[in-house]
Amino acid sequence: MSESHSDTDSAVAQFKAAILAKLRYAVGKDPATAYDHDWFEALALATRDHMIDRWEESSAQVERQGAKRVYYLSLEFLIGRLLLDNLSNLGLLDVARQAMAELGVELERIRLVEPDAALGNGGLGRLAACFMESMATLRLAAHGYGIRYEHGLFRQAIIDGWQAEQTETWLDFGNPWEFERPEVAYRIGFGGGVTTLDDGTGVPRLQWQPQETVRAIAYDTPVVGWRGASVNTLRLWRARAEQDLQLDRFNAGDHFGAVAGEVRAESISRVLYPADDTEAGQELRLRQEYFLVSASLQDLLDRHLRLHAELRSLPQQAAIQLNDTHPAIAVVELMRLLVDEHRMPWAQAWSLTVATTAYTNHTLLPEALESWPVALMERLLPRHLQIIYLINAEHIDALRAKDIHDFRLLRAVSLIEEDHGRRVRMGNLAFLGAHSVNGVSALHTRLMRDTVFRDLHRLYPDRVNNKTNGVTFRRWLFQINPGLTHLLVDALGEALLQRPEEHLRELEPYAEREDFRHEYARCRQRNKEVLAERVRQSLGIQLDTAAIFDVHVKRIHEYKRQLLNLLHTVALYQAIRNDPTTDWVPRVKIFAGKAAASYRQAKLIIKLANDISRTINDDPTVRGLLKVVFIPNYNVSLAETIIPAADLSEQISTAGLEASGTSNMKFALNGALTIGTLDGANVEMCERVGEDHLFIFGMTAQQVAARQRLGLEMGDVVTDSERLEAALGAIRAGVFSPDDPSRYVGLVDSLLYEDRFMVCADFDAYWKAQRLVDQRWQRPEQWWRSAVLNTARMGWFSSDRTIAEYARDIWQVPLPPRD
Ligand code: 26R
Repeated sequence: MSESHSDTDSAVAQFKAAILAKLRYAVGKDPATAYDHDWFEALALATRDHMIDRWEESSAQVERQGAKRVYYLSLEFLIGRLLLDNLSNLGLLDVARQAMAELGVELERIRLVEPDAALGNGGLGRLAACFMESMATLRLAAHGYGIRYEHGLFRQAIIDGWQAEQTETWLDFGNPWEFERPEVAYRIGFGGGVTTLDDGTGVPRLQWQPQETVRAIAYDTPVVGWRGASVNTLRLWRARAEQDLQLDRFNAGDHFGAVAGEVRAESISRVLYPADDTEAGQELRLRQEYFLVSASLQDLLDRHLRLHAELRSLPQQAAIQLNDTHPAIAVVELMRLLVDEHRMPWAQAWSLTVATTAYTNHTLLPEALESWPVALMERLLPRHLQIIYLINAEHIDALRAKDIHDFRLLRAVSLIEEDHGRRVRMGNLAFLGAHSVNGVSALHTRLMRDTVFRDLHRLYPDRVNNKTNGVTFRRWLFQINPGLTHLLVDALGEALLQRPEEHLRELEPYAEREDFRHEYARCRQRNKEVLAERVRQSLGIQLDTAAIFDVHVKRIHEYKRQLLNLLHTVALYQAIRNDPTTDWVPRVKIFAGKAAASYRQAKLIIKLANDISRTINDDPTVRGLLKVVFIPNYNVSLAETIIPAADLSEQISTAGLEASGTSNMKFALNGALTIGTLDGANVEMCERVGEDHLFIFGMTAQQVAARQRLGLEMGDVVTDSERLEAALGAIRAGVFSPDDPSRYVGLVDSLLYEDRFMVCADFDAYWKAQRLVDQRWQRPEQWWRSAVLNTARMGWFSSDRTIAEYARDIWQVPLPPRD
């Protein structure tokens, strides 16, 4: 037996013993009585043990070297499952699989028991999770700070075609990855007023006297980089009451009243804000934002003071990245802590704050730009409102001093919106309080400069910069597509695993090799069969795996234009019915996604997708040519099964409205061809992959803006397009909703008379692009050549590249050498 074999054998034996020990001593079960969940927990705990020493070493090393730390503040971390992530980054996946097999348990089954940590809504939250993994891989000293929501994003059930929201209870069986740190706790204040103290220095001292305080308790999850490069911490805060129980009230018989304070305090970390746009839970949301920010800043200032004993060096030692404006109150809280608590002069505090803070914008949609009513801010955070007024006054004075008196400009750049009831503009606050303001794709950054931040950008022309998003290839290629990964490693060698962003391009010549394309296509085929089997089991619908798997999965939102795809689906259905003997290219239309609970139009779109699905799937005339499925409860884990099985990736947002997109990258990396608009990162994907290997259609952002100025009435557009007219007509007439024929009248009319998202205006171009898709599919050598080239040319979209750019341009931290 070779040495490496016996090494593996002993690693397996050790791991097996560790799992059995965890099962017995931590879970309290033996193999005969263990449920799948018990095995999962034992395996997770055994895996976690392998992270601890590296974790300790990583933080000791950072401390020794005095490295600058990056603090990533985010209300969302959309992590998903961690078992495979951790095992494969630790290099233990095969060992674990073998150990479990020897225990008579299949890893593939056990891993499905882990609930998704769905502490995020969509792209922004998932980006934060990819970034955490990349920062550990690149060995940056990074800390993620977030909230440990008891309930993550709701579970979506489809009942009679409609979305129903059910609570997600991911913590029911405990969370084996986290460590509770009850000793790491901070007080977070709310309400009350501001008093003036005279401490004898002659300078009056303002201090906030909160009326209410809650405690933030830390829960730490280790985040391991590729092959254990380093282990960082994701620190999530849980809200607890100062006092769990008011014993006097309880003893007096008021059993509910005795815990009221506890319920109120703990509601802060109870549930993730489920909107992906505006619909508000207002006050609670502001409490959540401040809770995260205050706990995290107290924690990082404590650490800084412990290590450096002074605060002036803060910007040299710490970079704070704000993930959208959600944690933007950090600018104000940092000022409060420095000035009120640490007695630092205002001007110095301001320059430290700006030098330390950076802000990432993730959306230009006006309804998603946060602002808080001044009255609410005054009630909840009175001292913060004063500080905001002070910052604003200095800001406006500085402009006047530069001889800028244009009233329109001053109003536009003010932190206070005066027009629709007074509100605090969090975007402007984040912009002013940060030395860097970045967008997430080249187009989005350009639009930031030209639209929402136009005036501020002119005043601070060096502030806005671009950092095009990326995704972690460890999860979104290696883990979710082991078949393809194997093929790539066979072709390019193990170095690919180490530095995929560099080595993928070496795949290009393989696109010309028929045998390789064939193997590549076979991988896809196997992935499609896995997905088809899942759909059969969960929905009872049989899918033809020889058909194009045409996939549109993401949050349901009007600007993402699921409606455009549904109109194409209906038009295709009608075309096939009208002409059943043409050699149509078989299609499977796959939809999935959640709608914000209060977003009525989005929920109606889900119902329409389900109505169309039922009607088409029941119609024998199109059998074998067209199937439509809406897969419920889209989440990270479902994405992991869908993405490697996709032939065609739908990225069809109205140009100018999708800041970047990140699933577009995951699909293309796995070799799906994109049908898309010139929006977000699609533009850069097109540049890098080559326009012949994607299907780009529709109006550009500029054309959209021009068309909007002409008005949103689309009567002419519709009468000019027979297909569009027929598709809209059928939906409007109740062909897909015979139980309620007028269900979609309002929806169709809104497209006709006020088509904000240019669905009608882009329809014909979209139809044509879809026919080009069919043609390419009918020439498999071309299709698979394009697919291979997509994989080969997507290296740049690694979140390792994105993080390296943040490190160099924004955080100014050197990347330590990697092995
Ligand atoms: C404040 C509240 C209403 C709210 C608004 C918007 C809460 C959450 C959001 C989600 C947004 C900002 C989001 O997820 N944006 C997405 O960020 C991704 C990562 O940068 C982009 O790829 C994607 O295009 C963008 O929509």
